[in-house]
Amino acid sequence: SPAAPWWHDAVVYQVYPKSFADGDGDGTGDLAGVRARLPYLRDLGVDALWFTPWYVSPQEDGGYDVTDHRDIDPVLGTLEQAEALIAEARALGIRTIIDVVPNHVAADHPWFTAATAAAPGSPERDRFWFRPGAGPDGDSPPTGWTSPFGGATWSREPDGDEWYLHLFAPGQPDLNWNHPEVRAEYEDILRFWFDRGAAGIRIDSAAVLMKDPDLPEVPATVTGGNHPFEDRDDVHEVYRRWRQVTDSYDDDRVLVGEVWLADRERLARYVGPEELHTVFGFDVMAAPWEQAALRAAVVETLRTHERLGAPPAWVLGNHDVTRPATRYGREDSSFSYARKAWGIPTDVELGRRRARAMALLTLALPGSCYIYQGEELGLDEVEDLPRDLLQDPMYARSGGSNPGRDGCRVPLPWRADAPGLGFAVTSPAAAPWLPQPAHWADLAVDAQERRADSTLQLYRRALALRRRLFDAGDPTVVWMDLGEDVLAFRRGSGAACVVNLGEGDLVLPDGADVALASAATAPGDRVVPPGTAVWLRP
Ligand code: TEU
Repeated sequence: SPAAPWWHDAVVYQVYPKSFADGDGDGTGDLAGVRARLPYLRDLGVDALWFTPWYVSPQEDGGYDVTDHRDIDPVLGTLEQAEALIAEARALGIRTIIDVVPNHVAADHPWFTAATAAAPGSPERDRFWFRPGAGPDGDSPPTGWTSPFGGATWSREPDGDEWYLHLFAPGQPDLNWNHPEVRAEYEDILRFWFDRGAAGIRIDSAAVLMKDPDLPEVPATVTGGNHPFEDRDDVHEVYRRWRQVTDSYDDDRVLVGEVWLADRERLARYVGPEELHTVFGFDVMAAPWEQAALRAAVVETLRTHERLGAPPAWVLGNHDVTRPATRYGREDSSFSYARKAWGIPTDVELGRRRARAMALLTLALPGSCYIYQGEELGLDEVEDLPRDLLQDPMYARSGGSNPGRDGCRVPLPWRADAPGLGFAVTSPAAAPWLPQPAHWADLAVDAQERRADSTLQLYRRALALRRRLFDAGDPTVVWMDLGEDVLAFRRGSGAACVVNLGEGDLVLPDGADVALASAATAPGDRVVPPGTAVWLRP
């Protein structure tokens, strides 16, 4: 039988370019920085890179407000550099996944400036959602929809009387996906990047593109596809078309959807031979550090994907969520935006320990794993950034009650003793665009390279061992009962993963042969301390 496609069991490293490495010394990460650090990514052992948006953008939402999907933001580099980066990475065996943002564009996108310059009712406006305001004077939003960023999903246009829809920030006007030019434009954007060597596309906010043209209020009970903007049935037409475009290339390309839906049946509808290749599995990330809940999240994710014939894409964190080392140091380690708040008591050492165990858990399961930059260093959320430096619209739009997502986007520490913790690959250099905490010196790449028991060394060993120990192509997961606070399963190869979620030591059965442990254990030792995972040889 032909080999499984690369993305079935890939380890994908998510690069947030502004914060990965600074190649030109201006304090902001860039493509030159990524190119300089490609050997690091090769040594880590990743199979692919996913770049969060690197396009021309006013950067009001970390680049998810795109002005031009066919060019690179000058702060980050040039299109030529992006092409060179894709080719250089590929020469090291590392593929590239790019991020495409179809729901909205930036407010300075030529389509939107043309729309606001045109009179109400003109065709230029049809690519967006313009409506008169509600109320006798038209000074209320047309609907009462609320944004995941907080506040209304409508703003009054800058120099006119109508309102325009933006599910996210006001600087991200929603496109009208019923418009044929919108569809054609994005199909062309896919081709543009496939032609430049992209091996995959991560689809941003994939479930919310389509809107009910009548723009009704959100019903009290949402069933099936009757929500006015979320997970509507007609969104699938778009992805069927995208799949045709993708399949017109070689069968090496992947479409990965960012689909946040609690309903697994509805989520499953996005994946299949005629739609997306796979979707992120957020359930494990959303689950608390607790045996039954974690196991249920794993089982449900596996079950859904088994039926779909597409392996899961496991996620522990990304540029939107509180870093795992911090989350797992909290009483409630599950993720939701509602739980992002200031001053939650956190034991970061405990969190880091548990996050390492979670990494071994997800890396032992069938499917691909997405690692967000810095997870391999055990970086924690930076929660004491000066408030005047916070950039995330989620912070401002919540009136400051939600800390927002800047705390997981702080520039990486590369060298313990260098200014800016070596964020810049050359010197002298401006200070990193967000300040790094002093304790990150211990977490810097060079410091972790010198310590055998560091998180970085654990990730390197895990990535090197993973395919040898667990047969990636075999979906078998057989659960083992090693106690109520233990998550343990054997894979088809006979190798096993055991996670001690309890408070006491776990003694492994006789003959257990530990290949890798997420925390120090004595050689030949069969004791798994609390908050620790081990991989066992067959
Ligand atoms: O995130 C999508 C997003 O924020 C929503 O799906 C939201 O999480 C959900 O509705 C809450 O329940 C993506 C990007 O990852 C993020 O960085 C962007 O800010 C956002 O889209 C807008 O482009």
